[in-house]
Amino acid sequence: MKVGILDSTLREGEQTPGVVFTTEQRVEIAKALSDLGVSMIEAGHPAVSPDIYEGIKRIVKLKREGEITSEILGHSRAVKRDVEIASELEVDRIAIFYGVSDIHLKAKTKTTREEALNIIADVVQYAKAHGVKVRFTAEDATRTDLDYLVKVARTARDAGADRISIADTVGILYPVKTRELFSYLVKEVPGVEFDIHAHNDLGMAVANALAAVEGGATIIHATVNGLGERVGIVPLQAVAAALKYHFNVDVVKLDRLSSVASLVEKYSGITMPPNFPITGDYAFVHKAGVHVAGILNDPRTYEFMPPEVFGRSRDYVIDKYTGKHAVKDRFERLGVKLDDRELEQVLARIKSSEGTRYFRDVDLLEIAEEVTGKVLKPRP
Ligand code: HCA
Ligand code: CU
Repeated sequence: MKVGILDSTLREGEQTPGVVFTTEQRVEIAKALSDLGVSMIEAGHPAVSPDIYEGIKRIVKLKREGEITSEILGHSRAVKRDVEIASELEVDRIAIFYGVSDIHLKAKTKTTREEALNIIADVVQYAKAHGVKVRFTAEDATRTDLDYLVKVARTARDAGADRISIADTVGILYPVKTRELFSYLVKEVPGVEFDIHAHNDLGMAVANALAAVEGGATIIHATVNGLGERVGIVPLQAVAAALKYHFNVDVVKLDRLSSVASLVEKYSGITMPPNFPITGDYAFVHKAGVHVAGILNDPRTYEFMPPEVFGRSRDYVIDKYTGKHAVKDRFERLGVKLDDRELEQVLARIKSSEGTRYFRDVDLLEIAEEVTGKVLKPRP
């Protein structure tokens, strides 16, 4: 299966409310993404601000020096000035977007469908004349009349774009529809490759990305931690894990996802919830007695893949949901030997402490000392 990741943490991700990366941070994140192994890095929209311009310039320099290997993209509106700014930076590819749904044509650009086709052809040709590869983004593609969308894609292709991004700008797709859409476009518009840019407004971005790939898309847009406008787009860590599980493809070095997620968490200031897929604190932490007994016996019972694949380790917490297996295992790890009756008593104490969220090792030792009447010294 041919599929790669375009990481847009530095472009879409920086469109998260409250997120701004400094030039230094932009460069460091780009380097980390390249080391992670993403195929493409959308490094920013250089016409937006001088620091984004400067950051992209430094990223392109690192690319020239061989420090970064991913393809570097600059985002651009369908205006010549943006194209000039991006091409001056000598990015590998310019990504030009234009809203093609009737909603966008009427409310934003105030152009007719016909005029829009001319603008798209014109700007794509203009960029090509600067000797740079072009991706055209059909913004709001998923709310666009399908026949017109095909026209848009053919127009962009004929003007020189070799990739088309189909943007689910407001995140309304669902998987079956997504696969149909991409299969259709691949058939109707030969000679280009397609990207899926899926927003997560309905929580289906990862599923839609996989469905798009089944339909023939070859690049998935993602951001670290799922950052982006509103609720963001496809989270890189989840989609990379899903592609590994279902299709056995490694789109990135999976064991480095956690460190990149932490880096972006730190620089974006967006704190990740513990229940976030793959890199969240609880992604491989178990709780209920039945679950812990299961994983102690064979981790595959409650893990879709071993945490080690993602450079992580498994754990479990102890509270009223705990069963005997967990308590026994925990005391064994602490180097404390309790007989069956003592374990039962400890467990009974745990279950009867209403409202206690966690029993730490020190709490457990204290209970065990009370139950056994002995002073228990854990192994150092
Ligand atoms: C934007 C719009 C965009 C573009 C996607 C793309 C969208 O914020 O500029 O270039 O593939 O969601 O439509 O992010
Ligand atoms: Cu977007």
